[in-house]
Amino acid sequence: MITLYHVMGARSMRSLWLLYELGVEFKLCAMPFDLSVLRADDYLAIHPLGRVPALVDGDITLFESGAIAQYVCEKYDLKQYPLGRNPGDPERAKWLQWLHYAETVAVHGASLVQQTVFIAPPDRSPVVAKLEGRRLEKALGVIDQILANQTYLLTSGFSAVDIAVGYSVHLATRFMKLDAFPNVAAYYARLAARPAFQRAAAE
Ligand SMILES: N[C@@H](CCC(=O)N[C@@H](CS)C(=O)NCC(=O)O)C(=O)O
Repeated sequence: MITLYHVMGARSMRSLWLLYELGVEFKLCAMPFDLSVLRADDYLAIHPLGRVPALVDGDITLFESGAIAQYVCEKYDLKQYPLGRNPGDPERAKWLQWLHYAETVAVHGASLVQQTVFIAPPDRSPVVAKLEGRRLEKALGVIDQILANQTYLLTSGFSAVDIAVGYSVHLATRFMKLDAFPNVAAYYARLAARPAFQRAAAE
């Protein structure tokens, strides 16, 4: 059975949300955001940087939320509820694009977390914070245009890439209102209404 290593609100929320959407059995190892736990030898043996998410499935140990999403979608290739897009699917290329674009968006949010939470005031940089805020807005603008004409990132409907990008939007809302991005705001409201999102956000 899969074990997922997770910290509340972290990138591992993507993996947790995906597993809840699929409704499969797994073991959740919820950890505090505490470096004495994340950098302990037993966890470093699972993720060499001591970050989350990480997943263990039998003799497979995997980190990187994008890789975990692809692995989980391929392992649980539910015909009645396909959240992946397999090779040969007309939207496979776009599925891969948005899966990885999710990190392009999230790194700006993560940088803003550093600037506002982890770095103490004399060392904070208003210049970096402003730059990261602007780059985050640009990245959200791209999604806003796509969502002007469709409900989800793929025309074929909700998929794991909405979970990947949806988490990045969720993170962005810690730092900005989505008023300038009405399509992203409506998309985020749709995603946040999903029971699997709410369950993953609360864990
Ligand atoms: N690209 C990685 C990023 C993983 C990552 O940096 N996770 C953060 C939480 S959002 C983390 O574990 N930070 C702990 C640390 O840096 O010590 C992924 O998508 O899985």
